[in-house]
Amino acid sequence: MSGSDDMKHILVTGAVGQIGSELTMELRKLHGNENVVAMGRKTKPSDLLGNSGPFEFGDVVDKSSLERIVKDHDIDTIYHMAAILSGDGEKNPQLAYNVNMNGLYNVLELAREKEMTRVMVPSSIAAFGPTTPKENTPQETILKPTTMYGLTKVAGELLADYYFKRFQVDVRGLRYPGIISSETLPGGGTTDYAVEIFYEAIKNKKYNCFVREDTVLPMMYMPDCINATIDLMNADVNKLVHHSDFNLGALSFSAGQLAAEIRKHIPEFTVTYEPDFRQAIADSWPRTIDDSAARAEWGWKPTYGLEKMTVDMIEKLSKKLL
Ligand code: AKB
Repeated sequence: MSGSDDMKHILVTGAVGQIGSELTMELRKLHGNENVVAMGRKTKPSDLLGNSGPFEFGDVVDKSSLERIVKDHDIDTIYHMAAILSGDGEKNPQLAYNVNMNGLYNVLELAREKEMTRVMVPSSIAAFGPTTPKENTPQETILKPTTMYGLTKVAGELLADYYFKRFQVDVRGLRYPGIISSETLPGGGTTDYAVEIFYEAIKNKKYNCFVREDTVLPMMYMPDCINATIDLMNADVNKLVHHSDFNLGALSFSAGQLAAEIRKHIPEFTVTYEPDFRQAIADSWPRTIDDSAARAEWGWKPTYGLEKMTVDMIEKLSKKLL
């Protein structure tokens, strides 16, 4: 089945988070506000998110709360965005294991039991590790991450593919790079510096960066992230060779290059570098990504480069913060 006609009632877990909040609003535009249920655990949704369509509090690790929401809203499609990211995962590995593994298991089991149309299960560049080739990281490569987050992402990819083959649950997933956005701040990740730097540049004209100046990581601007997520969910399943583990590339730059790009617009902006525990995480991840499988199988193509993304971020955040 291809297209989105068979996805009628959608649930977004982690809907108050960085990607979930913007994804929910885009899905509401596409499918109708009342057909897209946003779910969060504790954080109060923004007025926009909370008032534009249904919102439910629930916890992905509690299968009964998830089941109630699925039943009440007749859910046939889940975008499972709830996760503990790399930095927070190292602070509390037990929590990361519980949310990322048991939460995913509950979502996949519900999808199997209710014979759902489709499930989106995000993976990440965190699935790679220090022994993975760092440049042009191939689709098929060594997956030996050294973080709890990364470990749950590898297991999640395998579990999702298992559900596709064994139970015919149509699960799809992408290895997200760091996501840069102006709407909702990321929380608990290693790539968060690439968002924080914009806020601080605009508000205070200075930023103390928690990774080294020469740290290069794969990144992506939110509009590309949303398009990729929705396009993969709408892709013709018959054309997909991969399912839950698509490499996704867009931008790759060092912290220093990003600072220099911002300085073109805010000349007085200064950055100091004080690497913390997240430096080791960043050093274990790729620098650039080979996303030819995503391009060939469902037509992935990013639209934002470093310059265009920086202009848009500064424009949007200046309106919001100044
Ligand atoms: C993180 O930094 O943990 C996330 C990711 C790359 O998955 N943004």
